[in-house]
Amino acid sequence: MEGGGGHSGPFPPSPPAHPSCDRSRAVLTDRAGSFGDRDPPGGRGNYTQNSHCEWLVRPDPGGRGNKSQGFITLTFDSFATECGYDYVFVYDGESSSSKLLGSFSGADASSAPFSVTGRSGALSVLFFSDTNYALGGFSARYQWSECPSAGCSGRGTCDEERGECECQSLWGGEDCSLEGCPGDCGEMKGRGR
Ligand SMILES: [Ca+2]
Repeated sequence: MEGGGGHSGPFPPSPPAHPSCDRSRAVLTDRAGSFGDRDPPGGRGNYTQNSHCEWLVRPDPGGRGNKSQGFITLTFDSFATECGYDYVFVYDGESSSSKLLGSFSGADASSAPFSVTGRSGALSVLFFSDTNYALGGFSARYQWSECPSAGCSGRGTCDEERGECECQSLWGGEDCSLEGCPGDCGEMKGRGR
């Protein structure tokens, strides 16, 4: 702001470093995308203190209008927030009154990447930070699918009509992530089931 006069000292005010997380609410409608506490996601520096940002992920690949369906997998590629004070909440739906899929806080480098999957066809992601101490924040990407896992965990194919994975032999579970015969059917434990 010209002539605002709010700054003292010899240094000019810095430009806003994190335009994507300034009391903002973004709606993402593509089949896949990415976002984070800054724009573009994954940039350097820390998030801003006293942040409150929201992202509504509601892909509409079939042009169905407001009818949400399908599965959305959200993967955090990096994550570092002040543990216990700065949080990311993920809800399976269009608002924070939907089912909470996870609340994340902390800075364990070994924890990323990690994923959550929603079943409602929409995800709401909220990020809050308090007024003290900031860390590197997060970058996340999402993928929409008719099936519980985009690509059915690489072990099956998605029947888009039914919205179900058809798993290769020896793999099961709704996303083909379960080995049907682990450890050669319990070689160590006797017979398999
Ligand atoms: Ca903080």
